[in-house]
Amino acid sequence: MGMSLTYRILSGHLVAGNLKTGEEIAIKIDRTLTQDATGTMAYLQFEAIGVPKVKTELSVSYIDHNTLQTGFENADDHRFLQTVASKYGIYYSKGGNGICHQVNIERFGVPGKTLLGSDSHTPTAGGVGMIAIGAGGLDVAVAMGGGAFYMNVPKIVLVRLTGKLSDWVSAKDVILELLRRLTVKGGVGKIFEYGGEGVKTLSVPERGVITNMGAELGATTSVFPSDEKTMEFLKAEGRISDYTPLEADADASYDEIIDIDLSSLETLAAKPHMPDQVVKVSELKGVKVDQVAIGSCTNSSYADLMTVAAIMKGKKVHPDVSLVISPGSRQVFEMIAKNGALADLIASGARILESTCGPCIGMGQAPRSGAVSLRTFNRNFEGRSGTKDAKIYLVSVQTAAASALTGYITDPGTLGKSPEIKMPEKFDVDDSMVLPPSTNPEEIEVYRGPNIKPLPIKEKLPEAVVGKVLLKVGDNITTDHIMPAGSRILPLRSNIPAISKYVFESIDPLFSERALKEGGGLVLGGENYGQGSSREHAALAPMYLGVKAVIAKSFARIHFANLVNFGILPLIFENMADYDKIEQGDELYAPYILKELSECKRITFINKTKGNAEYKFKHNLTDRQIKIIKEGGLLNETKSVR
Ligand code: MIC
Ligand code: SF4
Repeated sequence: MGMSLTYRILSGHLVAGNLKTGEEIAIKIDRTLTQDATGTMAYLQFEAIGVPKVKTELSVSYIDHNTLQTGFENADDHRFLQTVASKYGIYYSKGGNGICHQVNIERFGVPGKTLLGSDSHTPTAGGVGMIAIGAGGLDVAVAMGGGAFYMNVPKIVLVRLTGKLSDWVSAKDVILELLRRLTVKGGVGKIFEYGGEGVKTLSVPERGVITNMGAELGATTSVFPSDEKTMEFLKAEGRISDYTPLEADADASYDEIIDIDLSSLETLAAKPHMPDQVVKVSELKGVKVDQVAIGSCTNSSYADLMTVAAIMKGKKVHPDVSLVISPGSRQVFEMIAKNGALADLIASGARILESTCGPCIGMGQAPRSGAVSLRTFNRNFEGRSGTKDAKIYLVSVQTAAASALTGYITDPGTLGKSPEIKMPEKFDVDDSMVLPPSTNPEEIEVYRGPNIKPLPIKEKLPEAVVGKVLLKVGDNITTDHIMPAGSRILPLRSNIPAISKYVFESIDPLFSERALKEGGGLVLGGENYGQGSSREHAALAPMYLGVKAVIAKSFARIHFANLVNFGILPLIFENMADYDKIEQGDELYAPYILKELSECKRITFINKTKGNAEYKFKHNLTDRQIKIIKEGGLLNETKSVR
């Protein structure tokens, strides 16, 4: 049997373990990326590890999330990140240079390499043939320090593409189709590898749209082969030397195969409030639109914005619609400025924002109450836009632009022939906003503004644990629910005591107060607990509030790892009926937790409120993870934290 592309890359990076589905392996990480919202913690942790210089071949720190600067916090954090980068051998992509995943694919993506990023959409780089994985900041810090990355070998799914996309149908519709079929938990524990004849019809940025939103499937990562299209793209970026052809063996074996005929796809949209609520755009005809937002790491490439400009050219945004556009990178921004497309967008009435995440993470442009907002982004979780009752639909750039013109959700197919956008033979390359690290690192003093507070540390796991169920939630709880973002809260990412006040705010505003009053406790969850963002704050802040264990029906991968890293025990219901038997407020007692954790796969809990009813919850922690939990988290092994 031949090798899948994924196994080929992983086997070249294997440090420990065997490539067998479900087994824990350790892989060498060639490159890392961080962004500012997760980066401050990651670099505090990196400093704690005490290595004088990153051991990766390339590490880049991006400023793209926290750029509103409504107070001193963001700017202070940027200064911290710039000085840390300079001192420890890290490249620093300044605010305004673009969204990390877009800039990474343009300037740093290299086929066959491994990339670990403290952002869940790191797999975007799979569009250029990398194995790119999102993780918590602490895992990225460890990788920068030369440590391996641990994961259980996922199942490998071949997505076999045939045919060619029809007029007006886009790469966004391909990934929406997968979300429709598989749901937001359909990719958990899997890597999606794309193959088949249809691959050749997709450009690298189009592939990036698909790999980007593999994160919404819950997948570990997604990857495309490296072929002629990859070569063309790298050549146009002036990086032909980074090209290597890469593909799976013809007789490679897969755990699952999914067929998609590109020619049969239609334009799709994800309805509020989950990326898997997918319907045909034609079914939404007549829904009135208040806002259209174009951009994000999913859909802000040169071709995307040229498409929008071509649709808007000579026309005006509907009077009742606010159209906002954020170009994905300075490269895209500059190129559309030079070729006149930006002027067409401005003339149409579009509001142009800087090249950052912006509205995608609730940094401005919150829609009006009850608004319908069409976004080319990747997540439409309730409240993420900054307006709790806004209805967010995820769409392609084509659907977004068509709807901005008509004021109603509009199938772009009704506009006639689609514009033909040519990929440039040469992109405008200017890396002057990526600052190289200092050649005299000992002279660099790391700047720490008052927003940067020391990392909290947890005590070791005691012999027994007792605590109340502080909150019981349902399925598909996102890390946006656990630790919301947005312009009010994101600036507090470097200050755990301050940010912890907002834990579970949208579900239960009294959560943090109650947790502190009760001296901590437990959280009960449903399926796919902790899906979405990689933010380790969704573990770190609950840890600060004294959360000792989360008992859920199943967990999302990154959040599971983050809970372990911060010493919170992730436990799984063995008997699903127990979920219904336990109520919020019940007091649970685990008398032998320390012993049972090492000796068996089940932990006994007694419900003191319900006549000492006994439950067994399982764990699927590896020995390495058990050790971390017992220590009270990975940080306890790196004691010298400020
Ligand atoms: C997101 O899209 O939710 C974010 C903001 O990019 C996060 C990272 C973060 O919370 O800082 C992600 O996807 O990992
Ligand atoms: Fe930024 Fe949105 Fe992409 Fe997250 S999903 S990295 S917030 S653009």
